[in-house]
Amino acid sequence: MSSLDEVEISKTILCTYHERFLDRIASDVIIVGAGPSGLVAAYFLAKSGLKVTVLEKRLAPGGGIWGGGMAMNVAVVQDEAVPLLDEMGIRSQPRRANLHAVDAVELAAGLCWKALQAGVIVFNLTTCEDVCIRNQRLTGVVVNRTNIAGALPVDPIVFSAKAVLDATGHEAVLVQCLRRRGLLPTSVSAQEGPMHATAGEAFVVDRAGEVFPGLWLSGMSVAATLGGPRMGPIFGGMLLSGKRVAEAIAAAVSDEQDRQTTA
Ligand code: 48F
Repeated sequence: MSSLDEVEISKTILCTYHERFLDRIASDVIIVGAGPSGLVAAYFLAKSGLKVTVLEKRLAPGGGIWGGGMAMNVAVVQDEAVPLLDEMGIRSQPRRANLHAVDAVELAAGLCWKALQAGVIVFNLTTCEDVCIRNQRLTGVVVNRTNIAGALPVDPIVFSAKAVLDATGHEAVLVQCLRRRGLLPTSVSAQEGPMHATAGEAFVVDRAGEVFPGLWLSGMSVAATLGGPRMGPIFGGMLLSGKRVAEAIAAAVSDEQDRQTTA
């Protein structure tokens, strides 16, 4: 083994991290939350050529995938999600009726791997605590290191983007920032409904989209914001919701670029 200089090891971390940080302080798309819907959205957006940054408050990305159902680490998906898994090289096994089993670790690791390989940068231990709004449009998020936010007198900083996706699951953190200031229409319901797997899965896919100019929703934050039913331990809707919102965001960012070019 070659001899190693501890200071050079530290400098390698510092240079690499801060180069990335500097590059991503302004992105095309910021995705808050690295659960299944956020990671799928990140993958498809990066594949479409956009600069995509994921901010995740925990140490490990993957959100609710790791625990499967009741801490049994198997994720279940329905038929409709299998082509997406195949596209990403994540294996699934047909089990019962229209249901397929996926190893939860393979699903979490596979979604992370594909997103990173497509060019996504993930900053973990990064908690979003607020939003930036200019001219009635969400233009960025206010972030701090996890465990510092709210605990120590340290100011956060801002990451800006053309579009921001709230993929924070049941918490719908960015939506709550708007809601508590009365910035969302009262027609936007505040409650997730009781469990109904079929209706819940359809809801998070059909209703994934923009909820406020510049702020988009995917996955469980769709149900938490718009009042859809919860669906329990089935993940196909989360994956398809991420894909659907990615297509809508990519189209919106491209339309905006065209408008600016012709203006
Ligand atoms: O909850 P999560 O997995 O979101 P999802 O993509 O998928 C939901 C499913 O896991 C599961 C289901 C429905 O029953 O099938 O619930 O909608 O992932 C959300 C991610 O957001 C992170 C959180 O740590 C998790 O990894 N997160 C939450 N709040 C913040 C955050 C925050 N303030 N800043 C950054 N990340």
